[in-house]
Amino acid sequence: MITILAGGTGSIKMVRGFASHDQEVTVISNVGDNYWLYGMYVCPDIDTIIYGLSGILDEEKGWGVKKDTNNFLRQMEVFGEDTWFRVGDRDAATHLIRTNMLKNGKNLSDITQWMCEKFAVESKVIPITDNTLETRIKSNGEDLHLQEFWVKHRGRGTIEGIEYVGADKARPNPDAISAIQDAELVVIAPGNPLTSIGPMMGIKGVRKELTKNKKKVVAVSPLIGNKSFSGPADKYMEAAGIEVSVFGLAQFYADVCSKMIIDTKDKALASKIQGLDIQVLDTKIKMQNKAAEGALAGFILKQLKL
Ligand code: FO1
Repeated sequence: MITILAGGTGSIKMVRGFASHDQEVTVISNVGDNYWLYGMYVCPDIDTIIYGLSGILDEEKGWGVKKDTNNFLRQMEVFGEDTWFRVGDRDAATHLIRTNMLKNGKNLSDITQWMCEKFAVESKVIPITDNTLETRIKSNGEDLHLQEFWVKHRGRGTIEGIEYVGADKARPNPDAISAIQDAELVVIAPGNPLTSIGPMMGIKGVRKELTKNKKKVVAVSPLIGNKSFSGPADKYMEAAGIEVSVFGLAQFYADVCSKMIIDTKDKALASKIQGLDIQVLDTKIKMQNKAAEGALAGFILKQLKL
């Protein structure tokens, strides 16, 4: 069994890559991006995985349902509501039913499992916690939800701080802990270390469990050189005072992983990373199509003899 820590819009590629090798895949999902919108609970990272595995993800955007319509949002506009967060009609149904189930006393884990069944997704998808965890960004003197900073303000402001509100009180999902313990391999997907993976590691019990199991934890880089190849990881790393390079990433993950996958273009930094007691494997890490997703997962499985 392979367990993947996933968050952001790029992680689905790594998940699909492993699933294409007939591996039993369990996904632990970030919930720090979850956002209340018009009374609906939106869980972008969970939904991207479920939509991606069921083949209905809008691949171009990396979120939402492909060919979705926007009638609901248009009507909200008529009602004078803000519509900067673009939820499509089918996508809204997901958020609405989830919210109803929450209101009826179900927890997010059970709802997510039910959702997987409805979308015929075989992999297990486990929210890192059923408690509230919210990634907030301090920018230009304002305290913003990640979605407000990233979507409403288009990530334009200076990042003055990143906070995982609720992480200190959140209990890790017991199924997520078991998924780390029972896995042959734990993969940290090439997501944003600060906003996609960081919130999960901000929960004490999660970081502790990864550290305990670090021998089988491999982190895949979201960077090539000093740039992230999808999403804004570089901008957040810089703001957090982390060197924007695979070495900076290795320092950030040093206590939780024993192996790192970097791009061959970054090979020159391998020995420096090895100095942190992390084994380095290099290959082509950019997953531009399904073949590349499978190739990267296949490379990892082969190198680690799984
Ligand atoms: N990202 C955007 O850039 N603009 C949007 O309007 C937007 C809407 C949206 C609706 C549902 C959903 O699940 C995700 C959505 N996202 C949107 C993506 C989201 O902001 C982030 O990319 C994720 O939170 C990162 O994982």
